[in-house]
Amino acid sequence: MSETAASEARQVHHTCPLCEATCGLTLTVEGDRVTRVRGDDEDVFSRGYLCPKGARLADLQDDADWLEAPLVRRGNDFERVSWDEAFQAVADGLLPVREKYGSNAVAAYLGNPNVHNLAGAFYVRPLLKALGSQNLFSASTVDQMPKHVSSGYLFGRPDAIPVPDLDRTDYLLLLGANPAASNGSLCTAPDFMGRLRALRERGGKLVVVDPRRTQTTDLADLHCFIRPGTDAAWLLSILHVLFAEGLADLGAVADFAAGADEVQRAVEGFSPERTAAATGIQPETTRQVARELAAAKTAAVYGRIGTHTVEFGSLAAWAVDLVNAFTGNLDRPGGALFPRPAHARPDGEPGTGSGFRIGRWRSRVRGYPEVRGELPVATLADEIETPGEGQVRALVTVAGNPVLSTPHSTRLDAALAGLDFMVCVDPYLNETTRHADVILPPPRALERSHYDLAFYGLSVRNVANYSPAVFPAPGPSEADLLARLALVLGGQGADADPSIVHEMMIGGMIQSSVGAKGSVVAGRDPAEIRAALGDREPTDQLVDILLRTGPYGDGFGANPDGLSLDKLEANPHGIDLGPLQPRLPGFLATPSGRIELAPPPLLEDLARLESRIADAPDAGRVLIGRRHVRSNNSWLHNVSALVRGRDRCTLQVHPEDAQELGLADGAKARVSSRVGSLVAPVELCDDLLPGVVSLPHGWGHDVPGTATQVARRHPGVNSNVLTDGEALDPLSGNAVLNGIPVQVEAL
Ligand SMILES: Nc1nc2c(c(=O)[nH]1)N[C@H]1C(S)=C(S)[C@@H](COP(=O)(O)OP(=O)(O)OC[C@H]3O[C@@H](n4cnc5c(=O)[nH]c(N)nc54)[C@H](O)[C@@H]3O)O[C@H]1N2
Ligand SMILES: Nc1nc2c(c(=O)[nH]1)N[C@H]1C(S)=C(S)[C@@H](COP(=O)(O)OP(=O)(O)OC[C@H]3O[C@@H](n4cnc5c(=O)[nH]c(N)nc54)[C@H](O)[C@@H]3O)O[C@H]1N2
Ligand code: SF4
Ligand SMILES: [Mo]
Repeated sequence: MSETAASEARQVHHTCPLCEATCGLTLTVEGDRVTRVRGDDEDVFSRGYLCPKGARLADLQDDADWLEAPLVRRGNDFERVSWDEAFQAVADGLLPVREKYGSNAVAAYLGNPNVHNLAGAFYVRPLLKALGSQNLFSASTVDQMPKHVSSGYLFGRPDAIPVPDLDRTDYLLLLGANPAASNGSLCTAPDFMGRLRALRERGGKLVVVDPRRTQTTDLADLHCFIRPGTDAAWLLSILHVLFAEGLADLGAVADFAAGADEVQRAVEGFSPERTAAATGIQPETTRQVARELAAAKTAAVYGRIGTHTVEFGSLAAWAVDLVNAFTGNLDRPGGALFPRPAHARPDGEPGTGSGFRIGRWRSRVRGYPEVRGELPVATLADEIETPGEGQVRALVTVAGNPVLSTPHSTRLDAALAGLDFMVCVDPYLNETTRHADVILPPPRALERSHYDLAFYGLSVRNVANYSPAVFPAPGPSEADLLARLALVLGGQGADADPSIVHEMMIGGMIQSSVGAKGSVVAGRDPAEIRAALGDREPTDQLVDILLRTGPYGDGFGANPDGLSLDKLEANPHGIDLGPLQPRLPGFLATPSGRIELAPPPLLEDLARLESRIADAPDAGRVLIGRRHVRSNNSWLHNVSALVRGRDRCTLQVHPEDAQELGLADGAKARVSSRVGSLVAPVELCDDLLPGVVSLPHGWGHDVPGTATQVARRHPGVNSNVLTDGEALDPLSGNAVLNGIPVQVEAL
């Protein structure tokens, strides 16, 4: 490094947007490059922690395959075009389809990075409004939709997700999550593993339920191996024991909880003895865990991917909250609580909520109910392939790679190839976007500001942190892209000014703030508030309104010491707003104003589970997934440092199974399911429950027509070739991605 370069180096702080942990990073910037990335020791929440992905955030800045200009299809090739030409191509391609076949002929798929990005958080809504289609799909139905369903029914708010109080609990029961790899999900906790170690160091107990031994189970006092897909049955057995032994106690929520007797009756048939054959967990172990949960000073139950992406996902999500409730741990410190982030809206009046329902419309081909305005992505291929009124003929994707991430992907891949038109807002020419007619690339992660709108609402402490963009964006912001798309779809023309949408968004948010009962700015003059916002990026102005009218906000002058974006900017290591506090009953939005412990749709779904546990346990093999700390679903495989080393996309097989199947370590095996088959290298692994094999998702980068050079050299295989588009959790529409029946044979 030359003297001058060294003297020019500056340090900036930026929240990592890659996963849910919201770690603070300290970046050394020289000129237009980041030369070093470290964990920010002074970050109020992450205190220096970072993972290998965060350490490589700057590599995305240097990734030559990150598109910088829009691409338009010309035959089999793509041509770089100007932004105006690109939007004109969208107008020319998309509008005629909608005109000819109606609004539902244009579908949208929204991928996971939308929740890690302010543009996705705010601007997808106007886009979908302009689209006006009932064919909306997202990564939520290959992920957490069951939790929204249970929260919707229990609390009246699908987004009200109780978070385990990791830092204060005395007993944590963790199911189907591996934070050692994932860094946590629906539970934002930078250095999750450090927090689990701290739990044990203060004398607390950790119990982990997982069909596979992981670095998380290694830390546990007790690891229960469970047969995939059976967590709901096991948790109902825990409840059964709580009731049978007189241990059930709703604690502080008893005064406003309805349906306890129905729950007690519903779990009568789920004794630990009856579920043991299905779950593989011995009745004495189940009883022990139930008694310990009830006896612990405080306890929290937390279930994630392994409990949601299964046949009984909604029942499992519900049962998690029921165990929290009936051990007196719902909404109490040390138990599971609702965060109150800096951007939270005022609670309503209990008893005035409109509640939650599903099925306001149904998918055309298979009749699946709409949930939160969307349909199961597992049925997207059906909707594209099946002719008739309402057939999907065009698709808009924003930050999604469904060809690798969603079930029966060979079929979806072929279906996408047959669309009349497809437009993708995505930085890469990848497995999905290669089917596009137009690709609109957003700026890179460090070229946008960040405030974690999604994950501070799921955080184990209330914190707030804002990071300005590190570098200016060379092209339009992603908010501009989405706004222009919305304008095209709204018939305003390809050259309409995105500030029309920005003004509408900002004006609309101000209006609803001054109009809201209980708002700190109720009745104020919108123009006065507008003037106080200054001229930041539109997404930042929206965050500023939320912060200033939020529970810790400055109320635009009403509470001068309160939060604002300026104040966050002056505190680049974040502001700690304290541990989680009880939020009930104020946060409830059920029509009754109570927690509805026994919602009829969930009770009705129990019959399906009953018949499953009555069946003899399946003798066949089943497939589960796994994550690796250096992957992030499908899209970080183009970063060399994150894919170096030995092939991670292996089929893990227990040595007993391998022996039976004649498989050796390193050999190739054919794995087949009802819908597809693939060949993968075998890795012998005694971490698994025998009968369970494991393959990670997000690989399979060797399809023709992509331009991700690094990923292509480390292709792996696409595990979603095996997952079944017809295997769904019926209430949530969530795909079954764990516990897939498969045959394995030596090749
Ligand atoms: N078998 C199996 N399948 C799974 C899972 C599993 O456990 N097993 N997990 C599921 C889960 S939990 C999820 S969330 C889904 C994810 O499913 P998807 O969201 O469909 O897939 P990702 O791999 O996250 O793809 C993200 C896309 O966003 C693009 N992108 C990255 N950053 C940005 C940005 O800033 N703006 C825009 N516009 N685009 C960006 C990337 O290039 C990529 O194309 O996968 C699911 N699929
Ligand atoms: N490094 C990395 N981090 C990520 C991601 C990534 O791809 N890579 N993806 C991000 C996303 S989008 C999400 S949603 C989160 C997910 O975060 P997690 O929920 O922690 O996901 P996993 O690490 O896949 O852990 C799931 C665990 O469930 C187990 N399991 C499988 N089937 C069952 C079952 O039936 N019952 C039980 N009890 N366990 C089962 C698996 O063996 C595995 O250990 O991670 C996020 N963070
Ligand atoms: S754990 Fe998540 S937020 Fe933290 S550095 Fe890694 S990817 Fe970024
Ligand atoms: Mo996810």
